[in-house]
Amino acid sequence: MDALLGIGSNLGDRLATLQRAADLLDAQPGVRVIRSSRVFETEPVGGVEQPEFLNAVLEIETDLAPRDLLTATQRVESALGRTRDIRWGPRTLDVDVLLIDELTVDDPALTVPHPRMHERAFVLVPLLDLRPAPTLPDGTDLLRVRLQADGAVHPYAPPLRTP
Ligand code: GSY
Repeated sequence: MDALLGIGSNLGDRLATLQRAADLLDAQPGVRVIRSSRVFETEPVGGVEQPEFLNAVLEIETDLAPRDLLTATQRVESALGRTRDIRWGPRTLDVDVLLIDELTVDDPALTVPHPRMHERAFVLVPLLDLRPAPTLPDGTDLLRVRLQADGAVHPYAPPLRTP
C-alpha cells in the first residue's frame, strides 16, 4: 500500500530531526520511504505560543495494517525524544498518518484520512509537491479546500534524502 505521512518539528535541530525521522521510518520493518516533499517553515497552528515548525510530507510504501503503521510511527516519535506533551504544544517530532491508499479507518486510536489535514496549510502545501491533484477517498478535491486552510508556509529546504 502507498501511504502519506506528515512530519513536523519545532524543537531542537528541526531539519536534522526530520531527516532522522525519514531514515528511522525507512528502517521500520514493513515500511519503505519512497519520496519526500520539500521542507517548509510553517506558522504554528493551534493557538499555543511556540516556535515555528518545519514540516514535510513523506510518501511511503507499507504492508503493515493501519494500527501497526501507527505503532511504527509512534516508535519513531519516541526514538527522537517525543514525550506525551501539551496538546497543540511544541514537540521534537510529530508524525501523522494522513492517507493510506483509498482506505478509510475509523478506529479510536487512528482516523484516516487524517481528520484535520484539509484545514492545515502545513500539511496541504507539502502534499502538493507529491500529489499535484490530491483527492480524499470520498472524492473531495483538496485543491479546493486548500483555499480555506490557515497558517503561513514558506519553502525552507529541498526534499529530505530518501534511500
Ligand atoms: O499536528 C502536528 C503538530 N502541529 C503542527 C505542525 O506540525 N505544524 C504547524 N505549523 N503547527 C502545528 N501545530 C501542531 S499541534
